[in-house]
Amino acid sequence: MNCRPALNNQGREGKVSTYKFPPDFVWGAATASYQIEGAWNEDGKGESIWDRFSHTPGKTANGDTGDVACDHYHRYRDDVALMRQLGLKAYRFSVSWPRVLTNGRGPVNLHGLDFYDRLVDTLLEANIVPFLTLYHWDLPQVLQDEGGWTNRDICPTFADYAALMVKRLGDRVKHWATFNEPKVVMDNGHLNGDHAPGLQDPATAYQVGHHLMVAHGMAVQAIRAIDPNLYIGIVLNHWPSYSASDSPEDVAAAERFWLQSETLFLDTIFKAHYPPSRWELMGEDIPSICNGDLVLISQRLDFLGLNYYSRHLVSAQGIIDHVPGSEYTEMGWEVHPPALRNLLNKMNDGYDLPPIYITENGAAFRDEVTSDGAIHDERRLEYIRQHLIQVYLAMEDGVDIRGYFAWSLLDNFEWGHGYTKRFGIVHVDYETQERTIKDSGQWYSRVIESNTVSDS
Ligand code: IFM
Repeated sequence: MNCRPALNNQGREGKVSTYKFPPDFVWGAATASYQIEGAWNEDGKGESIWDRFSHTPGKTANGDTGDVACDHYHRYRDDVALMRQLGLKAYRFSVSWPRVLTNGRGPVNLHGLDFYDRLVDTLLEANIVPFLTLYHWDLPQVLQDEGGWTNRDICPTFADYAALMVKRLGDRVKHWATFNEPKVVMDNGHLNGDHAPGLQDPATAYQVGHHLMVAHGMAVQAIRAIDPNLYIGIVLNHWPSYSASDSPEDVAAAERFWLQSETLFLDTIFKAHYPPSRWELMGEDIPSICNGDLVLISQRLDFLGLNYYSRHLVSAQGIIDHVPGSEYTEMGWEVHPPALRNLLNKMNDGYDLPPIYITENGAAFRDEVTSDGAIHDERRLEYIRQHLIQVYLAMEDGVDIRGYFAWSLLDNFEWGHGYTKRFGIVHVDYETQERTIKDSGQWYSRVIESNTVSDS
């Protein structure tokens, strides 16, 4: 890869280190349909499980919903203009399944499909490469009523939906991700219940995890059958485990935690097997698996998307919630940039991976709009800077990383936290829908223009 080493002046007092990225490095920002689109029941869109969940009292902070969100459905042209102003090379977004298939399957909602068609055309006119995610959590409620991801019948239905989208957009969208963060769908949606559909049952969650992978495999087949030249991937989120001390007990606990909670999707997709530690954890609740599933799940991928936000510090007593001296974001997540490099190397050493994109990375901090209307979000800027440096160093280590997407382009609906957490590099005033590029966004724009990150 075209990666030039960092200038050799790191650590010398008064000197700034600069990190020059390869010329074709993909600089992007990411969003997801339910978090920004709004227009929850317009133009034939069906109800999603997040519509149902957020409309249920007590499920989200302040009872917030995605009914309007950033009103991106109506303002997408302005938002693409904003992306262009930032100089983004790529934009990662997701499709709302119930917007294009009101009932999850069957007759196509042409109004919904047209929206994504226009969005893609507008992006391409602005020279911005679309990266499309098929599923970022907003399942059609009608499919949930049939059991959702607990019902294996949903897998071919998902593949049909994937095929529909590829037939319509595959001439212009080349990068396709099946799922965003299947672990969150499994754990938050079906084990902890703090996400839609709000179930809390281990056996159900494990079966859902398996079905998500089967659906992924069927979608990969369906997409390739239509166009073998498209780039197909999946987006996984990972929190690496660090040991709280050098004691053998803590080291073993950290490794066990990584194996049990982080390797399910990596192992099934890239090694065609269920990690034994996961098997132990599931005990009586192991999912039902059909012959051939692991072959289906482990088809070759063209890229892997990695979402990284923080790490876990683990001792033999469990996860350490607060690390003295560490900085924390508004989500209560520790800021630990070196863990990203560490994670990338660990994954690269342990698996035969396709090229990687960092498909999400960013931070929620409390923003203040100053009297002149600016948002001086120094901590978010610093968060992104430090993580980009770690991405660069991982590339120097030999990890094949092709791009980085800041999470998020816009402040948006942060699931159960509603609008209380702001991740955007662009501020959104939810009263007026006014967008203001934050300092972090201005800085990111200069990074993109120069292809360079400096350490101060
Ligand atoms: O907002 C989410 C996104 O939808 C998925 N990844 C993590 C982000 C921050 O929590």
